[in-house]
Amino acid sequence: MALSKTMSDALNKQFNEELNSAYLYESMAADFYAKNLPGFAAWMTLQAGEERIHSEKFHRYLDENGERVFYAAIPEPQAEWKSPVDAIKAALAHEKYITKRIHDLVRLARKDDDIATETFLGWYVTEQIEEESTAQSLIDKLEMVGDNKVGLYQLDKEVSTRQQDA
Ligand code: OFO
Repeated sequence: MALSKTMSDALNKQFNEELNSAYLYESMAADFYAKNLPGFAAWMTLQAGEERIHSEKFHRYLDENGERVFYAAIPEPQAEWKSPVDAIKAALAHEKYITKRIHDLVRLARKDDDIATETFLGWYVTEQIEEESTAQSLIDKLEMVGDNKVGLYQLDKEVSTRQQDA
């Protein structure tokens, strides 16, 4: 079954949104490097890599359905955040925005009676639960540490051990 034009455009838009997510997290990584938090910087760089994988999955799905992919302009991301907790809170807010977009895509697939696309999107629905929960748990840890510099140093070391998991 061919994708509807609306669905094809919406998936293409989401393909670009995922690249935008990668760009945002690369910018956060740059800010963490600048603030001497290499663990958080490495964590964000891995996160950006996951976002590129998310975008590639949309790319492949559109290809497999005989649709052309179009690259849109990516807006300049914020360059600096007040504190590590501020940056991760911004990441969580961004993930919530992405979750809403994914859910809207599922609704569109249902409206089109497009079972294949709805099934494809299921992976993203589950992934978003993990994305939000990971960001939330980092926020919890950062809030626990508060202004304690030694605690932040330890946490930076802990997050540096993150492995690519997508
Ligand atoms: Fe962070 O999940 Fe994709 O955008």
